[in-house]
Parts: sequence; C-alpha cells; structure tokens
Amino acid sequence: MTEEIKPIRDIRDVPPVGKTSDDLVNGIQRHYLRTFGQHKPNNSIHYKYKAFATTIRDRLMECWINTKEAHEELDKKRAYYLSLEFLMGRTLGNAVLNLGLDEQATEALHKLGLDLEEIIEEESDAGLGNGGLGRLAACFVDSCATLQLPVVGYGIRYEYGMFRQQIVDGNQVEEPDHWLRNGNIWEIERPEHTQAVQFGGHTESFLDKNGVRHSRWVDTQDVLAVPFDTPIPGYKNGTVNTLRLWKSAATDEFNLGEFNAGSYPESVAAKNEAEHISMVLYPNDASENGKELRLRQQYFLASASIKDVLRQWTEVHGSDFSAFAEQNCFQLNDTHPTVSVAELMRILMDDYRLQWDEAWNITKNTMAYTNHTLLPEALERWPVYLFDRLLPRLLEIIFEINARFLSEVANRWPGDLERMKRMSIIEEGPVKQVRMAYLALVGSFSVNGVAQLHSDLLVKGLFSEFYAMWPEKFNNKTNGVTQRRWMAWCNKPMSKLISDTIGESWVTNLSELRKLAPYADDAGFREQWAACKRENKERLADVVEAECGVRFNPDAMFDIQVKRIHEYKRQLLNILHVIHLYDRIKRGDTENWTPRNVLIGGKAAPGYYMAKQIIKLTNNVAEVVNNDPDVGDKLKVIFFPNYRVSAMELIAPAADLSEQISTAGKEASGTGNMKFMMNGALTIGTLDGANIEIREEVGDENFFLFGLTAEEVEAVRGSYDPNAIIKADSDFSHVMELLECGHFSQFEPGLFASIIGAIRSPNDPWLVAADFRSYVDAQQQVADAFKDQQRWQKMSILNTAYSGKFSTDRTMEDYNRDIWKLTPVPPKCV
Ligand code: T68
Repeated sequence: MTEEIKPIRDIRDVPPVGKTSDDLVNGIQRHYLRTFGQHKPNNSIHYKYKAFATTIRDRLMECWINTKEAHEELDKKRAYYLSLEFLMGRTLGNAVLNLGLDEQATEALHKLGLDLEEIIEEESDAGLGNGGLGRLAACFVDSCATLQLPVVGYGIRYEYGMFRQQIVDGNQVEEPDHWLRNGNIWEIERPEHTQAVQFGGHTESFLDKNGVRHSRWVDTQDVLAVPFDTPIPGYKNGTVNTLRLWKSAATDEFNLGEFNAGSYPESVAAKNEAEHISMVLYPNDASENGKELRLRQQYFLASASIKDVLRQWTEVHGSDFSAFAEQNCFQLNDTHPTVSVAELMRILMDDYRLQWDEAWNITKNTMAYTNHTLLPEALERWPVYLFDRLLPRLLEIIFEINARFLSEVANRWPGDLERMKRMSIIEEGPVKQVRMAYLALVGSFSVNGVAQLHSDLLVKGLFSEFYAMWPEKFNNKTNGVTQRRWMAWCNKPMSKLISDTIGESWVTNLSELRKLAPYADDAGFREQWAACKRENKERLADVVEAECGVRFNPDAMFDIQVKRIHEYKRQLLNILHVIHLYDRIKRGDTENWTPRNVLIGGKAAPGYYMAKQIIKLTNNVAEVVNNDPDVGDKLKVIFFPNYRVSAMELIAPAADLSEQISTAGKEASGTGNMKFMMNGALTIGTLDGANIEIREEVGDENFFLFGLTAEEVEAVRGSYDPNAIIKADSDFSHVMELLECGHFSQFEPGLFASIIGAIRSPNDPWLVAADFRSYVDAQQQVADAFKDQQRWQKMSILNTAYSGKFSTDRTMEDYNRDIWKLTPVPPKCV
C-alpha cells in the first residue's frame, strides 16, 4: 500500500487558524509546549510572551502570503521606502489591534491566568532609529498597509539599535541596546534572496564584441546582504505588507580567497569587517560625522534593495526596462540612501548594458527625495577620497552625472561660473566633497519637505537655485502619525469614549474626529473626557514614581517635552521657565498658583556636549526643586530616562501640555506635536514646522503661541543682545542669578558655564533669550487656562477633534496622489 503524499503546495491547503479566544488558548499552549519545549508552569514570562506572540504571528501568515501573491499577480506599480531607520517600537500590541483580536486575546490570556499588558512589557522595542525620521518611516508603513498600497520598506537590521540611556549622577550614560538578545519572533530570514554588495576594488573600461565601450568594477571585496522580513499588518483589512531589513554577512570567498591556510584565525576574524556593517545604528540625529562605516551602511542598503527590486523585475520582464520607471518608485528617506541614484545607473549600464541616456531617464523618473532638515550642518557630504576608495565606480558615475548637470546649468545661465560652483554636486575645497542632497535633487523627479513652512523655506533658501531650474519637482507633504498606535492602541480609555460617542470609523478615517467638536460643549462629555485623561495621568505617575522616585500629583498639570535633546529644540528654554517658577515660589509669589509636573525626556547624541549639559542641568534643577519643602506639590520636575517609542505610548495619553518650542524655522515638522494633540494635549509652541498647521486646524484660541517668527529670527541676527534682554527683565535676571551663583551645582561651581555662556552669547543661533519673556507670558496664560477646568477640557476635546489632518493615512494618500501613483491592491481571497 502506498500512502498518498500531500505536498504542501499552498497555504490554503492547510486548515486555517481560528480567531476565537479558545483558538488562541490552543495556539498558546501548543507553542509553549511544542515550539518552545516548556511543560512545567514557571514564573518566567519569557516563554509565555513567545508562545503568545507566535500565536498572533500565525494569524498574520496567511494574509501575508495572500498579499504578496496579489502584488505579484497584478504586477502593478510598487513603491519602496528606502530608509536607514525604522523606529518600530514594539510589534505585538499593534498586531493584536490591527488583527482585531483585542478582546479575544485578553480573554484567552485571562483563561491562562495571564495579563496582556504584562506580556506586552516583555517585548523589547525595535529601536532602529534616532527619532522623528525613523518613527515617521514606521508610521508610513503602517498606513500603507491600511490603505492597501503596495509599498515595501527597505532598511538595515541593526544588531544594536538606539543606545539605552541611563542617568548616573544626573549624566547620560549610553549602554548598548542588544534588542535581539531574546530572539525576535517577528522576523523571518529569507536566505534565498541574499544579495552580494561590492566594496573597494577599481574600475576598468573595455570594448564589447560590438566595439562599444563599457565599464566594470573589479577586484572588489563583497559582502552578503541577507534579508529578514517583518510583517506589517493593515488595520482589519487582510493586507500584510513587508518590511525587509538587511543583515550583513561575510561571503565564503572572504574567508578563503584572501588568506592562506596558515592564517585561519585571521581569516575568520576578517569576517568581522563584513558583519560590522549592520552591527550598530549611528546615534546622531543631526550632524553627520563622515565615518566610513556609515557610508558603507548607506551603500549596503541602497545596493541590496535595488538589486532585490531588479531581481523581481527581471523575473517577470527579463532585461526589458522600458516600463520600469512607470512601475517602480524609490522614496529616499532623507539623503541617507541617495547613493541609490548612482547605484541604479551603475546596474542598468554595467550589468544590463543600457546607454547613459536611457539609464538616466529611468533613474530620474524612479527616484523621489524627502528632505527632513533645514539645518545646514545636517546636510550630508562625503569626502571624494573616501568615495573613491570604497565605491570607485559610483564616484565615476556621480562625476558624470555632475558634468552633464553642470552643462545644463551653463546652458541656462551662460557664464555664471559662481552659480555652477554653488550648484555643483562636488564641492571644491581642500577636501573635495560629494554633496548628497544635490545628488538627490538632480537624480529625483520629486523633492518634498515635511511641513508647509519647511517646504516653503527649502525653495526660498537651501534649494532655491534648484527650484529656479525645476520648480515642478518641488512639493510639500506634511507629516502625520498613525492613529492606530498613537490613539487606538496607546490610549484605550479615550479611544473607547470616542468610539462610544461617534463610532469607530476614526480608526481608519481620522477626520471623523471632527464629530467630537460639538461634544466639547457638553458638560457630561467633558467630565468623561477628564476622567480618561486622569486615568492616563495616574498610570504615568505610577511609572514616574517607580523610575524616578518622585510622586506626580495627578491633579496637577502634566507639562511635557519629550524628543531628542538638541539646542534648536530649546529644552533649555523650558528649564529656564522651571527655574523661574521655582524662583517665584521662593519669593512667595504664588497667588492663584497652578501646580505643575514638568517632565523632560530624550536622548543626546553621545558626542554632543551641550545636549549632555542640558540633561545634567535638568537633573540638577529637578534635584533642588523636588527636595525643597517650600515647593511641595506646586512644582515637580523630572528627567524621564531612556525615552523611546514604548515610553511615548505611556506619556502622550497623559499629557496636558505639549512643549513644541523650537526656534522658528529650525524644526522641519515635528511629529510628537501631532501625537500630543491627538491625545488631547494643548500645545505651547512657536510658529515652526507643523505647529503652524496644528494651530490652523485647532484655531488660535486653542493654542498657546509665543516667540519670534522664522522671518523675525533671520532679521534679528546681527543686532541680538541677550545681555540687554536679561538686564531689562527682572524675572530673567533672577533666573540667571540662580544659575550663575551655582545654586544648581553647589558641589561643582562653574559646571554650567557653557550653558550660561550660550544664553548670553550675541551669536546664540537658537535665540533662547529672545523668546524668554514671550514664553513665560504664554506659560502664564496656560496656567490660567488650566485653572478653569471646564474651559481646559473643552480645548482639549477640540484639539483631538481637529487632529484629523495629522494621520499618516492622509500623508500617504498625498504621497500616493502626487508622487507614487499606486493602485491599492486587496489581498487574494480574504
Ligand atoms: C526629523 N529629523 C526632523 N533626523 O527634525 C523633524 N538625521 O522635524 C521631522 O518631524 C522628522 O524628521 C520627520 O520628518 C530627524 O529625525 C534624524 O533622525 C537623522 C538621523 C540621521 C541623520 C540625520
């Protein structure tokens, strides 16, 4: 008797996994026993987390396969989001939410004596990003899946993500973030799609058999790029998109080819060099430091991702690239993956023998570039010598792109050599540099900023000469955040109240929140709203007490500034205000006082001295304020350590006041501002980045505005006299006296000299002193408004109600309408 053999051909031949709580219980038990080999009950949460997460992952697999098949079969246009950073945070809770398994999961875990929140806490954050730019990429892929857009995220699978921040004696200490230590349930290795990436070597030119001249890149040292895929579920729609992250690995030749048998240990050690590429995320959010490893990372991502896309293309279309640009779009997340422009040219010409013009037409109609900063020091440049050593063939191509581009400039502005110098992709000087932003501008069909003001300033300033040449390339795409994570998941009490009041459609159509506006006038609703906020504040207060040993009174205002520590973001201005409040308390000026809890959090780049000083100052001020019996509950201050995505999930829902106080014209957009607004916080802010649009949406009367405008900031330079400002303002003088007499550094006099010097410097680019008075006055308006809780709750409700614009669903629709032009693809047979 021969048994019938049933090969696994299709996921649909396998019985589907059920979605009842009992199905989940069975799944958890089965994985606990059979996948993880656990049989005795024990106290460790580790395997319970893994068994549960695997059970949830099972429910994504069919949809993942169905989505991929639909994309392949339809063979429609696709977009690729190329980003050195994807700041995903935790995956489990979001997967449960998007699968619509919230209730069943809670019930299943309850039946097993487990608690969902406790299990969720076991997961490490995937901290593969610095801040806004990386988190934006994570929100984008979430929204693309919800909109069923065929978009793949491509990034690097860093072994170590953003460092863990410890505070020791008030100072930041960085600890490596080995986030993969306990494994990662969510990734699936795809060794079959490994790509080789070349480095080093040199170029040769040769004639083919038809006598046509070509180039090739030879004697290279190759590194393997191994893809790991993470599922990105849409919200209750059967779509599961893919985030593909590359890990570097040594090739076999790396070990054997270059070393003789006598130096085996050395040859194995050489593996390291290859494996270093994906080892660690660079923790600088603004200024680049020109490190070779960083350029290796950038090319590694660009090359592996483009090859992966071309592999899929040629499987279907062979070497016919005539429709490639119509069907593919690469969105470059800042200049970091911009070497892609040259890499696509190289492959099309050297591997597929396309002529320059043909390859260039494809390339420049395929690439789109997003800029995230106006700070000139953050614009990437790479030394030509480094490019030449690491990527000689790419440098040749960049030179050729530049030569052709400059001849266009010369045709347009004959004889204007200075303009050519300014616009050249290659910057002349003692060390020649490749200007990556210019390469991106020349090589893309679309260039966008991330908020209206930012996009306007780009075309007026930094990129004005390119705008004069190609005005049609430039556009704005105001940022957003995903309301699934930043409301539905992280703020359960408010989400429930909102859904009970206006229905659930806001989860996929955030503008529906407008329907809440009339309820702002309903006292009963305001009371319920306040109760939600209070519950969230209590939850945060408990964590703050456990982490920092300071008790926040949940009735006091929660005044919050969390973001990377940077001078332009002006955490210092916030601290000056805190010192001013402290000074008032000490002077007995506390009539009609509004008690506040001030929370500041964020990481400083490890080499950024001033940012680290600001952390130390915050901690020292907190120490004095929190331990002064005269102060009591009137004012508490803490520095929240190790700020990260999962911390924000706790913090945003608990905020009353959102601090968005950057020097106008410096913050490209901000996205934390949007999370706070959505969660019913009021903003105190400058006319900077997306604050402007937030204020437009919610109305002037529901926003606390202060400070110079971007234009005034530019105008004040040259005549700025901070010492005169301080002298003329007795509140400010008191604050400076406290700082300067060493009140917050009693055992280390002079500790804050550099901060004091920066505030008093006529060259302070961030104009802290210029905005002090207007900030303190606006803070007084905030305090007065908070006293009137009816009014405050009304404003809070309206902030949520008018936050609809700031969903990444809207942002992605904008990108798709103007740049990508993709057709949504529903998965096969849902
Ligand atoms: C941020 N940029 C902007 N950069 O500062 C912020 N940079 O205004 C904006 O909202 C956000 O991008 C999203 O558009 C960053 O976060 C980086 O993190 C970064 C990382 C490496 C190198 C340079």
